[in-house]
Amino acid sequence: MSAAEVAVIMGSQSDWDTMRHAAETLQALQIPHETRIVSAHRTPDRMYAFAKTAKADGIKIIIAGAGGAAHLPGMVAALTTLPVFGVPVQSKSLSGLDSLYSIVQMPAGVPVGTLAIGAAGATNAALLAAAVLALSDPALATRLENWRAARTEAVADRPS
Ligand code: RP5
Repeated sequence: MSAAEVAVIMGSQSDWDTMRHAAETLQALQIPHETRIVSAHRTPDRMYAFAKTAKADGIKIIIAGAGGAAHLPGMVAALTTLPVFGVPVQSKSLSGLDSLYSIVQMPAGVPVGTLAIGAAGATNAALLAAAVLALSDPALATRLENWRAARTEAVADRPS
């Protein structure tokens, strides 16, 4: 198994049902990745250690999902210059609007590429990661083209 190029991190076990869509998409594209629970609030030391060592560990892109007061993507982005894609997890109280606002409104100078709320955002975060990695990986570029083409071909002409 190759060393992970993408880290999929999340604030809680409860985020996995959303973030597994990122992991499954990376798996489908054969992109080496790792998945970890890293909470900005409950395990801040783990978050700091992860963010400070990710680049040296060979990680190229971080996908970070969190819900509610979703500080994880922004805090990780503050600690590394690796690209960080943030996925707002749908929350029970505010349906993920809180997560979205917590992640998207970063101050200039500390970027987080923010995706849609929920599973679509998780899937698209993985596809964006794939697109970035494919710039320097022709074999992955072909796999990504094929993945997208298969999605296009799966759309029926008429509803059944
Ligand atoms: C956030 O709080 C997590 O990202 C999660 O979305 C939310 C709720 O966490 P749990 O109480 O379900 O562990 O930190």
